[in-house]
Amino acid sequence: MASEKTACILCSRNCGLTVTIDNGKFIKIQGDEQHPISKGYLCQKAARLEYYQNHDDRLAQPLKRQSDGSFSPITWDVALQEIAEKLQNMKQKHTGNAFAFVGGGGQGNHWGGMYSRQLLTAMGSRFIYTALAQEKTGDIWVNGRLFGNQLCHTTEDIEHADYVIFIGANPFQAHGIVNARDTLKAFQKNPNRTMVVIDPRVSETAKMADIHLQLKPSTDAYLMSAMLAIIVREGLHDKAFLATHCTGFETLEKELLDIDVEDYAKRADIPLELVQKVARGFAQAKKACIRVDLGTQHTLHTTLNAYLEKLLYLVTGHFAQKGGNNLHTAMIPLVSHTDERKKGIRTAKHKMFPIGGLYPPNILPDEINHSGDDRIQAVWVDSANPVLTYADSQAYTTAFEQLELLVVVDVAMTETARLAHYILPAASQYEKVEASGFNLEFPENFFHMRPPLFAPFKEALPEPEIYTRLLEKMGILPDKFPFLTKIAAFEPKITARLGYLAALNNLFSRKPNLKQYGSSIMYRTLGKTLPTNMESAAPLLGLTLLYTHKHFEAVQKVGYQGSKRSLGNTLFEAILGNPSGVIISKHEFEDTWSLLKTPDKRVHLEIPEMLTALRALVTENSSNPDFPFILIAGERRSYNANQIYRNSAWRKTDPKGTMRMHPEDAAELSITNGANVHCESSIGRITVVVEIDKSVRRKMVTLPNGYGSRFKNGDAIGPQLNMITPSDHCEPFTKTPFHKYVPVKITKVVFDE
Ligand SMILES: Nc1nc2c(c(=O)[nH]1)N[C@H]1C(S)=C(S)[C@@H](COP(=O)(O)OP(=O)(O)OC[C@H]3O[C@@H](n4cnc5c(=O)[nH]c(N)nc54)[C@H](O)[C@@H]3O)O[C@H]1N2
Ligand SMILES: Nc1nc2c(c(=O)[nH]1)N[C@H]1C(S)=C(S)[C@@H](COP(=O)(O)OP(=O)(O)OC[C@H]3O[C@@H](n4cnc5c(=O)[nH]c(N)nc54)[C@H](O)[C@@H]3O)O[C@H]1N2
Ligand code: SF4
Ligand SMILES: [Mo]
Repeated sequence: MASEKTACILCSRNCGLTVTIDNGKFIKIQGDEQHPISKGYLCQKAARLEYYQNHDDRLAQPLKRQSDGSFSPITWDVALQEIAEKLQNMKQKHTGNAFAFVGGGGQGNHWGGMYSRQLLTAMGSRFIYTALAQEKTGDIWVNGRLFGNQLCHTTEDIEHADYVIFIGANPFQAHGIVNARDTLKAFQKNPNRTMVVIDPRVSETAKMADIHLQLKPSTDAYLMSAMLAIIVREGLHDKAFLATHCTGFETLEKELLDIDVEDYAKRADIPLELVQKVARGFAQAKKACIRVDLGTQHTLHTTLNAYLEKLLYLVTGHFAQKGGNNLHTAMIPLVSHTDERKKGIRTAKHKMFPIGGLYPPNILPDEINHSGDDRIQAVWVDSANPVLTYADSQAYTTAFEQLELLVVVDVAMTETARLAHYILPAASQYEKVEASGFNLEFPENFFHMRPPLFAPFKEALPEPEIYTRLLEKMGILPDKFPFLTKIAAFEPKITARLGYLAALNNLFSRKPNLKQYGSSIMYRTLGKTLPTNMESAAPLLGLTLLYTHKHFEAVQKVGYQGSKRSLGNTLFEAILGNPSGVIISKHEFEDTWSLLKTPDKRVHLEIPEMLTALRALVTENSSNPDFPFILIAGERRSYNANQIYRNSAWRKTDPKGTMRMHPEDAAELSITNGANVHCESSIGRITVVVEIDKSVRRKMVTLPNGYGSRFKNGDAIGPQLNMITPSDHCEPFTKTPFHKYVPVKITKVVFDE
């Protein structure tokens, strides 16, 4: 038995864990008090991680599809050789843009992305489709316009706020904020702090709130714009802040003054006095911030919602302050900046542009089915299960069946893997070096790199090894760099590292094409000087170097010593030497302004496209009499965690993933608690079990996210949500699915089917 440090991989918090392991198994799982952010905090889901680590769907060796549809084991060498040849042929025949990369990291595995992104470069393709581009690209796009770059991402200092508004977020279940339940309890206990929740359901978070605005689904844009209108009408905006730090307020103000506040409050179905109370309370609070999540993103007006939410804290000056919303730093850049006006970046069929460098999953089946030669013909899936998790499972299945090549890299035999030509078994997140890129903290940020706890399962390999070998087989990378390897091994280490980096730079300036493959090159060379289980951590040195260059003073403030040249290495060593994670920088709140990327260092409040969208709200009407219920397709509950667990036995409650329905709606349809009903959308229907529950509004039903997997190729357990979510039911601009607004009808199952 051994006690080790690691992290939970089930949500973006990646809480630190202290685990007891024995013989390839987790024996005990506790919170790690040494983790600089979670400090011992945990939720109930982490205790079940053994269900991720060991189960009957784990992939043991590479598999190749045979002509009869069955899979046969093959060696890594043959698999990678065959795939490399097919990729090279495809690139020659159709250009790299026939290739799309899907996924690239889940909730806890971001380190593989440092390596997998090299494949896209090797293919000369720009198409990366990820889950982020079905939830966060509206937010990312607005950030680009307001703050000057799509990499500027905002965070919220809820712990220090005295007024917080949660809009479409249920942190009690979904977490997403620092030690969610403790943070919420601290708010609830303190009479001087106010918690507001805007949610159509009496969520677990709403139950703890001082004020709950139980709005009609998808009316947030009305509610938020009414709040903004009240703020400017009553002169509650922060004039000094706006004058010093923003541009475009005058234009915005005119638009806001035009809003019919009474009408908009009515559309959201919230009493006007309550809207006024929250608008005034928020504007007048000393330290206030807003947290949003899928409730404003998977809904109508995705991008406008992001704009309005940010305006609320900007217009009131709750930005770049303790307890406010802030920008933050990042160790691993998860997105990039893309300007949609740039030429040559659009997809063949939908003419869709990337946001933050990412393309939206909702259009991928069409880009594959497209009749032109420029269609997508090969797809590489890593750390994702699109057949279950992206909108319209049937469209995904049909499209993937058309592909010339589908490769899936996963730890488990998934619904998507079953369609693949090649399945490559990845080591689990506890069998390799891992790191979370979701270190979104400010003013103190942290980084946690976790050493492996177990040897890879049977023939599984960590992604760094998979991608590096593939690039070698493709002839993109030589398999040896003798000079770099030699220089990396010099002693003392610090001299070697500096010499190594100089040599690496030298190599890149002589052969600029190799620069894009820096991760694999560092792995194969510098990696050899690291402890054997940490070799793939090597590219971290490149990241710490960049980070310390950008944030030199803030890194020094933590106590790390070093010059501009050497501090990167100090931080690298500190991260590798602390399996619980470390604080990497300490900023001041006003440093937010230096993270801003607009040339004039001001926030650009006027976004013409958004002002047009704001005006368009007036005439909108979205009800559909054929489908009288609105389904919230994907609620976060106590026992769901995306598709990370496959064996449904991990769930202690809600084994079937019930559909919540208001008692009066159930009575009207003579539906009893526990009954089976059909939930039918415009593209299909699923059978679900009803749970009569007062927490939902009338004419609104909810189903949980993360069910419906077919463990051991058996029957689906719980709702396969995306059988009924149409891919064109999405925001036209970003193509973000309206999962929180799926019109459905509910009918009783008349006979057993
Ligand atoms: N337990 C658990 N936790 C998870 C996950 C999981 O699967 N299970 N998944 C993780 C992931 S990937 C993500 S992205 C996050 C998501 O985290 P959240 O977005 O916080 O979770 P959801 O339950 O999807 O939605 C939040 C709330 O939005 C409300 N809502 C629905 N429609 C509307 C609307 O029109 N307006 C408003 N204002 N609210 C609305 C819902 O009632 C719900 O309470 O959770 C993460 N954490
Ligand atoms: N209808 C509806 N659909 C939704 C949602 C919703 O609310 N409603 N939520 C959406 C959201 S917000 C998200 S983020 C997505 C999430 O959906 P996906 O992006 O598909 O991610 P996960 O469900 O986390 O699936 C992760 C996959 O990674 C595999 N995996 C785990 N560890 C490793 C590893 O170390 N290496 C590799 N290579 N693979 C690994 C798992 O076995 C699993 O197959 O789902 C989306 N789908
Ligand atoms: S699921 Fe999220 S909040 Fe819960 S223990 Fe894991 S990382 Fe922490
Ligand atoms: Mo997500």
